[in-house]
Amino acid sequence: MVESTPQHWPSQIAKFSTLHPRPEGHKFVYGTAGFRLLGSLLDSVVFRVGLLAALRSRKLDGETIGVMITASHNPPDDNGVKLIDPQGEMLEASWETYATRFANAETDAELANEYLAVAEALKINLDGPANVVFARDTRASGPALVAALKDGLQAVAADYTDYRILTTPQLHYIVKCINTATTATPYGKPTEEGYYEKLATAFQIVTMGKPKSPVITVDAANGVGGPKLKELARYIGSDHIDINVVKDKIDAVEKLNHQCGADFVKTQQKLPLGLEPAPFELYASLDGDADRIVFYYVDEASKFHLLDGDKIASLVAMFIRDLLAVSGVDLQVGIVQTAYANGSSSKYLMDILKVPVTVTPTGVKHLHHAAQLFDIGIYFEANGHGTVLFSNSAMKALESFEAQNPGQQDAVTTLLSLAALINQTVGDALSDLLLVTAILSHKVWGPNEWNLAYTDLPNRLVRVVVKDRMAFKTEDAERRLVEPKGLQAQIDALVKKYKSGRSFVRASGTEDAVRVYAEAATRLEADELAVKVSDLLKVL
Ligand code: 16G
Ligand code: MG
Repeated sequence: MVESTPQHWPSQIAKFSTLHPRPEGHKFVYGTAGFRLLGSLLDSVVFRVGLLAALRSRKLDGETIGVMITASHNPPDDNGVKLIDPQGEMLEASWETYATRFANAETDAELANEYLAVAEALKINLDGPANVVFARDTRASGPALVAALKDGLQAVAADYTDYRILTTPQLHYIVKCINTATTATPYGKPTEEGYYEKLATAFQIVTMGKPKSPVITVDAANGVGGPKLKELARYIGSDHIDINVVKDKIDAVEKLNHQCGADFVKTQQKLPLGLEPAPFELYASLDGDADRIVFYYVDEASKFHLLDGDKIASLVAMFIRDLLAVSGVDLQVGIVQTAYANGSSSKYLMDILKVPVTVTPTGVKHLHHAAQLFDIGIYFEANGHGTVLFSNSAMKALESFEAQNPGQQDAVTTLLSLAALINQTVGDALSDLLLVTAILSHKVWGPNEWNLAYTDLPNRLVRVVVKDRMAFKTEDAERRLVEPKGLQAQIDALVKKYKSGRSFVRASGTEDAVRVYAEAATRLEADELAVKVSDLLKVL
């Protein structure tokens, strides 16, 4: 029997918590991607996230909070959990601390006390309603973690809906739909079907009268994106789009992200295993929860060309800038990148397209918030996570614009449909796939024409295991090290020796290592610079 009145919850939390014992000696941290580690270690964490999600909802007068269980591009045995705020955004940063505190409470009683302490400190009315929705990806550890989550929600009498298996961006979409349902600007139908319908309709409008793009082959990383993309393509219809999904073995759980998927292709800078591409045809890879996408193709000499998040941002920026110019609507477009953006992309965006570029630290929440400062904010990480945000005032300006001629009207209609096509909550591989396809069909471009905008500087990313990654502190959007003292000066001295050289070091937010990024005018030099900077870390 579960008690629904707050005075019973401390004992109820403690009681349920005995079913989800905390593994000894483990320190959990809610990081850039929520909690993420071996699925077998996550049971207590997910139970406690259930408690926190309910508390967050009560703090926000019963607005619906999302909980996504996924470890994205990580190996199949990992899993993770993260919270989604009411507008479909990442959890507010100040709550990450509470998440970490809950996860690390030593005993069942301490956990119950933490719960009361946070509720009191934030003056949360525990008698109020709590609403939570959740979903998971295709990992084998998912169902058991969902059971733990439900226990957490039941312990504090939260109402919940299980959306079963979804991509991460689909759950973000649903959270926003639920919380905007009764407002003047409802985001959409809060169902998986509603998501497909919204994107399919928008895609059909954006591409109306344009030639259908040639087939795109999509590597779904053997993850949740595979079946969902097929479903989306069915809603759009084969008259409008031709998508060939490969690496779609979601039942072969050990194949998830294995030598395929967006992270593999981006970091290895090569094709997924076993893919034999036809020259100049477009290919794409999703990650394990379908919030990242990268594109690529091979030329007549079978040379591999990557079209990553920077290339997507550039294509989208060019397209939107041109539409705005045709429409005559006066809106400010801005780009947000991280230090990982290829130097050539930033130069192209600033010097050729003449759009302002902001650089933020790594992690979606940073980019997202910076993009919200523009009328139309385009943010992409080089790894393929990104989206385009249309501000409320931009939407009003577009909706109320009185076109003087059919050209202007067309441009405004396309811009408005883009706002519906592009997931406004978070980077979404499926939505981004449609966005890129639509732009290529407008331009009648293949991947080669798209790639011509600028040439990437050769670059190398190296993962270095160090004694204490927390010793690495950065400034200037992670582009410079403040600590360990003296290291930045050594990096600067090395970089100076290379033409178009650039390098930076930062601690990973998702694994116990630091990352070294280097780019330079030639492949050889980029590799050499990366090795030399990495060597500096080894002597620490
Ligand atoms: C997480 C971030 C991603 C970032 C990556 C960096 C979210 C939702 N995801 O996956 O944006 O690029 O971490 O990983 O914020 P790193 O800190 O290990 O380099
Ligand atoms: Mg992901």
